[in-house]
Amino acid sequence: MCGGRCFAACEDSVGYSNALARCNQWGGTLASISSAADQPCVDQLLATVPADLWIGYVQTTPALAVDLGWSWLDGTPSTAYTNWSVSQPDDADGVEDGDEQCGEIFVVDHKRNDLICASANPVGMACSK
Ligand SMILES: [Ca+2]
Ligand SMILES: [Ca+2]
Repeated sequence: MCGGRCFAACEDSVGYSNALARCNQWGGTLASISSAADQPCVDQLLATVPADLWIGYVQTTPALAVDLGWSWLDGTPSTAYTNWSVSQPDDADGVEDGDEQCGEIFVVDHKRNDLICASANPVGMACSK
């Protein structure tokens, strides 16, 4: 338990939708990191895995600027706590045209990146319930 929620990391190199399905099978969803208080919970997860994890963050309105239109899957507001990695989000090339609409968290700095949803680069997913 952390912050009243149960967190788990699962290692599996699948795309975003499959990662979400794995969390749903566990009875949870992809984890939100919607406040600074949530960050230590995810920091603990990242210490247990070798690389990046999908999180419950999606750009539902890609017509906006690269750093706008993002939502947490659990419905908490996305603007209260921003923790993008340096030069992120960039929608792959700095031009917002829907290239990268799913969120991951980097193991190197524990900060967020926007990524193509079908990417197999994240080694797993951060789930919470
Ligand atoms: Ca782009
Ligand atoms: Ca990116």
